[in-house]
Amino acid sequence: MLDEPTRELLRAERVVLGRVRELLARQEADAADVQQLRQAELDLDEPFLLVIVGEFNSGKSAFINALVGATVLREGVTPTTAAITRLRYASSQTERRDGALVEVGYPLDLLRDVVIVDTPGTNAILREHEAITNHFVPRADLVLFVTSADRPFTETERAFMERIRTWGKKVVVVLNKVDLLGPAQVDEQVAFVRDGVERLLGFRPEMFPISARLALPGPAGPDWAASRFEPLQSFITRTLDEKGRLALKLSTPLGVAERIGRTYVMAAEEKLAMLAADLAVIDSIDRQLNAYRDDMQAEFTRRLEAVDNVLHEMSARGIDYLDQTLRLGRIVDLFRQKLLKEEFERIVVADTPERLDRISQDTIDWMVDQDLRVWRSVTEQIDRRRGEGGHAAAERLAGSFEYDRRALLASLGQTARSVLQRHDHQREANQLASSVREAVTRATLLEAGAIGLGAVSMAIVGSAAADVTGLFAASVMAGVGLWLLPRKRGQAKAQFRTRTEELRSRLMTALSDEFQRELQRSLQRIRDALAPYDRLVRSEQGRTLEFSTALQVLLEELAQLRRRLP
Ligand SMILES: Nc1nc2c(ncn2[C@@H]2O[C@H](COP(=O)(O)OP(=O)(O)OP(=O)(O)O)[C@@H](O)[C@H]2O)c(=O)[nH]1
Ligand SMILES: [Mg+2]
Repeated sequence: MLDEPTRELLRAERVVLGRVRELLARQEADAADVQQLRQAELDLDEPFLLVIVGEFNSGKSAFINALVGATVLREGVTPTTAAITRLRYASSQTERRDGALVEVGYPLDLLRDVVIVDTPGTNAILREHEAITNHFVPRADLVLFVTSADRPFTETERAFMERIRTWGKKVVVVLNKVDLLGPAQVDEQVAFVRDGVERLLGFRPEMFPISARLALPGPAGPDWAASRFEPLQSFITRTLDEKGRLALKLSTPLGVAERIGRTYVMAAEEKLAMLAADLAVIDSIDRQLNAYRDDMQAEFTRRLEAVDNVLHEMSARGIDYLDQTLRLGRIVDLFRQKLLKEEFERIVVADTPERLDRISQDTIDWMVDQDLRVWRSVTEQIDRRRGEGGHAAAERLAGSFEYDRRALLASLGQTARSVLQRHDHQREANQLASSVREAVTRATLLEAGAIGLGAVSMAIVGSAAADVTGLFAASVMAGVGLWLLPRKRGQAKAQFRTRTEELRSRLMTALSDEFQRELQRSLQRIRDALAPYDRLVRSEQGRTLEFSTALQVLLEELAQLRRRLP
């Protein structure tokens, strides 16, 4: 019976609804939301649902009885209607329970096209009534909101109506029990409710002041005029003609999908904000690591210069010493290597080993401290971020992500803290010292086992001096012309210079390499600890952006469908 454009609209609607549902299902959305979308699709094949809501005792059941013209539903001053009650056409009056629903049949023409739904009242002490009604509201094609003239438009009614509106429903307000008011008061109350709704909820509702009680006996009854039921009745017939019903029916699932979709767009936005804050922490740690690296390098260069100076000074003293020693006047001493060695150590070597050892030890302590300092700062930032967690809206979207994120943050915090707890300055400094020593030993081709950096250096310088003085002595022994001695001295000094220079450069390279390796190791350890968190946050950011974009495209399609409604 539908015309072609309407059929096409219906098809398009089903497609978009299906896509929204699938998108949410893929995102591990709340199962209740997915189910609600499914229900909205199914309800497209169901008869029109005119749903009557309102606080308990406002006269919802009485209103339906008046509309039907017979007491088919129970009324009462206490919370009366306990289950969703569907009133539909039947050739004779029937009533049966169908699971949680009550099905009432009645021979009334209107019911051939419209199912009238009576709901349990809200705001009763029976909270489950409210829950039942809230759950059913999304399925309504048109909502009649019944408020009672003896307490019109309460705060809880405002809140309830606002919730109904978020589902994109058309809401019509029925002000019942006007028989309790004088004629002037009725207009006053109508204005009061209408203004209140407009001011607080931003829409101007259709409003019908009625008395269900006076209307019950029907148009032939004595109080029909006083019941003011006629306008409402004709409004219902007019609005619910075939075209009107279709338009409302098609709009219902759009409202459901829009409402759920908007919730998830908001959740996605909150989640993205949370991920951005996560990334900000990661970036801040990263910047800090870079600054740490630069500081360390600058400081190390300074310390290396100090080593260089010490070696320079010693080398200069060595040249001086050779100048003084490689002379004919001391020719006898040249054959007393033991004496020369002692002299060399006293004059040339002097306190060089201690100075080198001190610099080396200071540097090692400093590096170990810096590494610890960075870990401490990383730990603090991670702990702070963990403390900031717990985004309710994001959790709606979180699925397993929020769990993974928390788990990763926790294990990252754990790693960082255990680095701090297990930290043993002495042990780490010793380890580092021994690896520096090994590197230097390797670089200077000495046997391992020398005690400190200074001692290693001295072993080399000492042997250079011994070689040089030894050679000089050998020349003398070999009867080289005495006039050649100054030249031999020059050669010996040059040789000494070359050897110490070589030592110096090897030592510097070894120290520098060892330092770079150590710094890299320290940085890498932190980066490795951060990596899984970093990866998770980035991939989740991509996924969430994709989801949110797809969802917004679908929301736009829903809006377009809405514009095409008849
Ligand atoms: N004075 C007056 N009383 C009415 C009118 N309509 C209903 N009542 C009475 O108000 C009481 C509540 O009516 P119900 O129809 O049971 O109200 P309800 O909204 O269905 O209540 P619940 O099912 O509990 O949510 C009953 O005692 C009715 O007789 C009316 O127009 N005027
Ligand atoms: Mg009732």
